[in-house]
Amino acid sequence: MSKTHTGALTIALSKGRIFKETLPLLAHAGIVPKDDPETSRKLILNTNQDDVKLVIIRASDVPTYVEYGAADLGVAGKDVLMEHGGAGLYEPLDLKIACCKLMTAGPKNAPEPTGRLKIATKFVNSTRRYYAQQGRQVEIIKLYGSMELAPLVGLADRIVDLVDTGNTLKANGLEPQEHIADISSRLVINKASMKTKHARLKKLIDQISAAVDLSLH
Ligand code: PRT
Ligand code: MG
Repeated sequence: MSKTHTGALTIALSKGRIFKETLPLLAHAGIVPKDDPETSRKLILNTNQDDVKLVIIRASDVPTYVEYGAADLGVAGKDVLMEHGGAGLYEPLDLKIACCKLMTAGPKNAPEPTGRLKIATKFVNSTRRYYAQQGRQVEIIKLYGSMELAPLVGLADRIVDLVDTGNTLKANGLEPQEHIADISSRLVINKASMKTKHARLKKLIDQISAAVDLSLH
């Protein structure tokens, strides 16, 4: 089916917690994937609806696919959207899934270091914005993962990372410190698709919104 068909939809999702927690919301809208991305190597999944496909990509790539219209819509963590900047995207719905907090963390009971704080993080833009708002001068060290290691080996004084249970920090002798933002996943929609496929998308947004409200009770 051609992409210009007014009903055809491509939805971008990442594997793991976002996929798992989005499934019931899509099911409420009558969309059920035909494959499980945890066991299939397929990157494009068909669904029970001929004109709805899922593309399975890295969490941090979802805003890019949707911005460029390679997907009409997608689900992305607010952390990812804050880093991306949100250009070219509508963000109509808080799905209230994959919830966590963006926080600073550091070694337990460590005194405030003198001089410029060194912060290791993959959330460079959010971290820069947070400390700038506070008028604090920091040096940001970009990492791609395992941020908890950085203070343990003297690479940084603190980290900025997502915290859910706090177990990962605790297991590495770190404690959560400053709360930067509450994080949940959002529905994001390509701006052009919102015009050209308005009826189909409006219906889908309404159905997903109803599912989000239901899961609160
Ligand atoms: O893993 P990959 O590099 O492909 O990408 P990703 O890590 O961005 O994807 P994924 O699937 O791990 O996370 C997708 C989204 O889930 C994130 O963008 C967040 O919006 C959301 N989310 C919710 C979380 C967590 N909770 C979470 N706890 N993402 C990551 N974590 C990690 C955190 O980074 C830390 O390593 O879990 C650890 C902390 O958990 P606790 O429970 O020990 O505190
Ligand atoms: Mg991960």
